[in-house]
Amino acid sequence: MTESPFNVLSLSGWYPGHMLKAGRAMQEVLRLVDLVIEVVDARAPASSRNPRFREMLQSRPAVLLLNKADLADPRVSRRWQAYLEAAGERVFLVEAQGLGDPARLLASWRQLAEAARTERGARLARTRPLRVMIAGVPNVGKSTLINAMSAGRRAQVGPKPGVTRQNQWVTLREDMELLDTPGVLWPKIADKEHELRLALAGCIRDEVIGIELLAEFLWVVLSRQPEASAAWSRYGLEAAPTTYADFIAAVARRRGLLQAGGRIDHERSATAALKDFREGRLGRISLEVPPERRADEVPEKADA
Ligand SMILES: Nc1nc2c(ncn2[C@@H]2O[C@H](COP(=O)(O)OP(=O)(O)OP(=O)(O)O)[C@@H](O)[C@H]2O)c(=O)[nH]1
Ligand SMILES: [Mg+2]
Repeated sequence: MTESPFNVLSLSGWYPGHMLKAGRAMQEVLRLVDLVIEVVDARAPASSRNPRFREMLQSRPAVLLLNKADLADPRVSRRWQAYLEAAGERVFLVEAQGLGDPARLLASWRQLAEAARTERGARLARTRPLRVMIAGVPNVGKSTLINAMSAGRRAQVGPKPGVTRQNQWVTLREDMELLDTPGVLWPKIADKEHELRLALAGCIRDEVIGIELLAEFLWVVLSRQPEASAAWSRYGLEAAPTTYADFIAAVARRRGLLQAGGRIDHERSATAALKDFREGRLGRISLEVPPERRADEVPEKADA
């Protein structure tokens, strides 16, 4: 996306030491696990996928879980699911928060993990619980998923990246162990828009990017949506504001963030808009769509 006006900005290069360590720890423990659940954000399934995992996982069986489906545009998510499945991935679209009964997910994980364990050697079979690693970039809902699967709040969760700092095993009743891992990014993100998509989804700390730049990116994202009227009307606007200044002024007005003399509290207004987006109050918005399929590729299934 080199045409993006944001791509002239320099990248933050946010890759703190604890992520490097966490990546190594994941690699070490990998030989102990039967199945890897790679969690990504359903609003940005490509951008929130750590490219390093592919090399790291090698032949280890893996499942791709598109989480926070409640925040993503369902039509776009169905396209992503079809696109990824056509590429040979096993894909689940879920809401870890409010998952309800995890039985169906657990049954499919069990089946895959058992098959993998059997394939690795009969010796291993049935001598120990199945082991499933949950991996992904920060803040995609790995720990929330583990809590939902284990019917308890054993893993710490929070609306910021970097909540989980260490590998943590959680034993399920059903003869299965889940490994919660810290969110891991990679050292070189390709372009600024990619970094901004990650940040908007909460995978990179706001302070690293700058709250106002993020809010400006949000305004651009909303402006690109074919139907963003829910977002605009929330701020008392009838149509897309043509400038960021108009957007943030409307947010400030609606949120009571005008200071004496009518000055806008820019930082708090930007924070409020981001919070609205992240909590789904601006509608279900996807940050990217799958690439167009070539004519000779498998056609998409009709919408169910
Ligand atoms: N809307 C919505 N929010 C979710 C969902 N799953 C998780 N969250 C929220 O996302 C935030 C991050 O969740 P965590 O489970 O801490 O994410 P994590 O991947 O473990 O994050 P790190 O430990 O920082 O890598 C929390 O505020 C969760 O409540 C979901 O399905 N939908
Ligand atoms: Mg966590």
